[in-house]
Amino acid sequence: PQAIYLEDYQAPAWLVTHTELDFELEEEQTLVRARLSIKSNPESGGKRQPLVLNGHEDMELLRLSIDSQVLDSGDYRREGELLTIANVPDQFVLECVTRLLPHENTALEGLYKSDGMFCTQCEAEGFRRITFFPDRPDVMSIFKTTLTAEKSRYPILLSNGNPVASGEESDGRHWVTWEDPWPKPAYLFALVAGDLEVLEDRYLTASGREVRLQIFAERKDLDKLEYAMESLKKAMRWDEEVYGREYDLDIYMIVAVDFFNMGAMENKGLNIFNTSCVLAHPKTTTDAGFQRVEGVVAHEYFHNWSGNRVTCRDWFQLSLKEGFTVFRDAEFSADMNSRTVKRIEDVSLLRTAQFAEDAGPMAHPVRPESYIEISNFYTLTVYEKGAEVVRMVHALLGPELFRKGSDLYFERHDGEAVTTDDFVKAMEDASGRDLTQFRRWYSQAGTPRLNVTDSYDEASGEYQLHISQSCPPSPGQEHKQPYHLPLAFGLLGMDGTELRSGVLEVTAEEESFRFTGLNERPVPSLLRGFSAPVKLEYDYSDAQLLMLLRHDTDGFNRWDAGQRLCIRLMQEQIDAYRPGAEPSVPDALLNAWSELLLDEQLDPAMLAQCLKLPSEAQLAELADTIDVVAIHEVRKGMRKVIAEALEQQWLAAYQRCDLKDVAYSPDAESIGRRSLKNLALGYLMSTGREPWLELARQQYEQSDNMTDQLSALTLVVHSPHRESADELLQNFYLQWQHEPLVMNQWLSVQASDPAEGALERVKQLSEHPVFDAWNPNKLRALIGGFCGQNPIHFHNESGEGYAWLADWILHLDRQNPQVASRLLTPLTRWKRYDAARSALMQKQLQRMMDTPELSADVYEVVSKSLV
Ligand code: B3K
Ligand code: ZN
Repeated sequence: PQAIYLEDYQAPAWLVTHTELDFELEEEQTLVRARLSIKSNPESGGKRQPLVLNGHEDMELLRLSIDSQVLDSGDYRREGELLTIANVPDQFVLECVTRLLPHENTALEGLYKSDGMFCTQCEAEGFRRITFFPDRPDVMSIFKTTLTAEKSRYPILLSNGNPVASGEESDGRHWVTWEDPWPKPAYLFALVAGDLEVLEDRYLTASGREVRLQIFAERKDLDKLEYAMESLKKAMRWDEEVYGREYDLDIYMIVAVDFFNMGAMENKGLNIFNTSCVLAHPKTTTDAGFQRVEGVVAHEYFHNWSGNRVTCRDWFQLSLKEGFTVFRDAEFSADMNSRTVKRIEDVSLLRTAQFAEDAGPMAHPVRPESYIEISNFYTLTVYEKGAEVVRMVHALLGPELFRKGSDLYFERHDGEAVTTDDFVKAMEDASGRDLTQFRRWYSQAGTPRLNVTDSYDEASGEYQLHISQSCPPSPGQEHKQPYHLPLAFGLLGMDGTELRSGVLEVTAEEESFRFTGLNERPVPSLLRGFSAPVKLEYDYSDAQLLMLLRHDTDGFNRWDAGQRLCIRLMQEQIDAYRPGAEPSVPDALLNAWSELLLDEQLDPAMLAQCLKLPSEAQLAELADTIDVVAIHEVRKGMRKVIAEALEQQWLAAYQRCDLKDVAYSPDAESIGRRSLKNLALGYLMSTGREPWLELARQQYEQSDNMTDQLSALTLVVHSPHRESADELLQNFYLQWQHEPLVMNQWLSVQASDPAEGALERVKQLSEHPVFDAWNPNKLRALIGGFCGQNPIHFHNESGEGYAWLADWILHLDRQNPQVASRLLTPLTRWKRYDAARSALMQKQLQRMMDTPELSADVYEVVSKSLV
């Protein structure tokens, strides 16, 4: 496989102004007739170039003609993914007939079948599995699509835009024609054909147009669509209010499918969703699930402007739409729920998974410079770090100028395919700010470090912050230039009074900021709200951190102070770990936590965040060499100490937050109370005492919602009470075996179970009837769950966990390379572990590398990891 480079970008030689597609959907095959109106691109440099189209190797070409003249095989060349026609007129109509086998399409890209329904996934390069086309995002075309299928099996026929004609044929088949008036790249094309039920609603836009809203799902899931519908309407309103963006078609459709490689897809007017991101019902969906539905529905809706109306010039610009849209959905969720909690959750993800990516072999800038397989670059860096970069622009410009900038961006580039640089330029032009240096956030990989020291002169009352920045090397980038970043801060007195606050703009490798008129040495609260995606180092004393935990006016930093304190304590004990050692927790921390627990004024959601110990994944990310056993044992031991010391407070919090007799609602406040309640139950269970096992069992049996039921189940399964665990797991299975999404949870709970024998258990589960190795959700739950959420067993020193994962990847690579490549991530981190483990992991990577005919997806990740 060959790499593609950003610097090689050239404008397309040919444009496709109109695309007409006819699909004859049948059980054994699908015939696609494409009629493309093509003309040369005046902007591509004069000289007539051959027409080069993309088409997947497996696609059968039945007929090709230009202006009705059928071409024979001597008139074109088909080589790998490319079809080249040397001589074409300046403007012409190309017709092409291809035969597809959707029922055999296990890669779930292009046209495939999910549980008997036809659906598509074209981003990034799936359209080339449907017909021959210049499959690149800067070729935008107006699509008209006709679907014909047997009416009894496929009563619903959908595509992008508005339905404009339909009819029936004598043989039991029917057809519908759809027209999308907005030019779009082929990656936004979609179709669906199936026997689906629909939830309908309407939405009146700010300018008074009525939009029909439809969410389609299988009949059995019809009662799980309301929350997505409410979320969609809220998102539509929010985008009007916050960004001035209105929806632009008469109809907006979402379809839920069971077989899907990722979360959801923003196809114009016809979003296709993984059921896990759209179905929600209190009985079967957890609070986290509800919040995911709200966030993903909004994310895909927001793409209608940030992605569809203004799209990417090439795939190196992916963060143009993804980073911006993640920022938009995060702000939406913050407005709908608790802003601080949302921020804490997002930063936790960034600090564990994105920072780890930045430090690993696949590290790449927000705008990568090269790739072998673009599917490998739908990453935390492009999405989450990309969103942080947009957030920094927001912080540097302030909300008004940022809005002015986004208005200019949408207005200037409506209907165009553009670059991240165009985005920054619009922000610059609207604000008058110079973001030249800021652009390094797009081109440099790695997590910058900010080292802060301070000095105070009692006599003059002058205080200084000395800031130095650096960024470690990453593949292909040895040296980094300094970044421009906003550093939000506060200066607090030791009693918690806020003396100063503001935002510093850091630009130099080393610089100092001066504050005068301070009567005492202040405690700095740095990087408030996590104002830049960096690792901040400042040598806080325990007392300072405890003060910030108690008093910081910035909720995020209050949480962060507590986390810093815990991390420090845990790291000391991890470094000194000996098997059987008893972890300890200093009284100062216990007292602070106890005080927090007794404070009934505190928002329970926030409290729950503050009382969670940093995760094993976060501690691993921070370690020089990851000691999985020490991390696991120290964390477990400290939990037990905290649980026992504060047992009465945990019980009181549990009781205080119990929403008994109140009907379930997924609003932020109730979610917060349930999170504190279940956290408290978790600590109580950590004591290992019988009454709390009883309490968990009781909660399991009596709860009316999946959040409480699943928490109780997880706590019992992950506790030493094996007999109860097996009984509850069986009970849960019998209750929910017909709900695939709940069965994913059932698999995950077991995959992440830390008890002895985990690998044997997951091996057995892979033979269980609810497991389906063709379904990405099941693979993620079981294999992803074990390799990602069960570190002590995946990393068992025998190396058997690594071998098991490699076996799966080699198997899956032939069926679904995208999923195979994703599941590979844990092995790419091999250099972070001790010599023995690292060698065992490397051995499995080498074994994969030595396997002939790897997909480009897996090849890229494996080969880069071994460098
Ligand atoms: N744009 C899609 C992701 C497509 C992934 C293709 N491998 C979903 C999203 O980010 O909204
Ligand atoms: Zn997206």
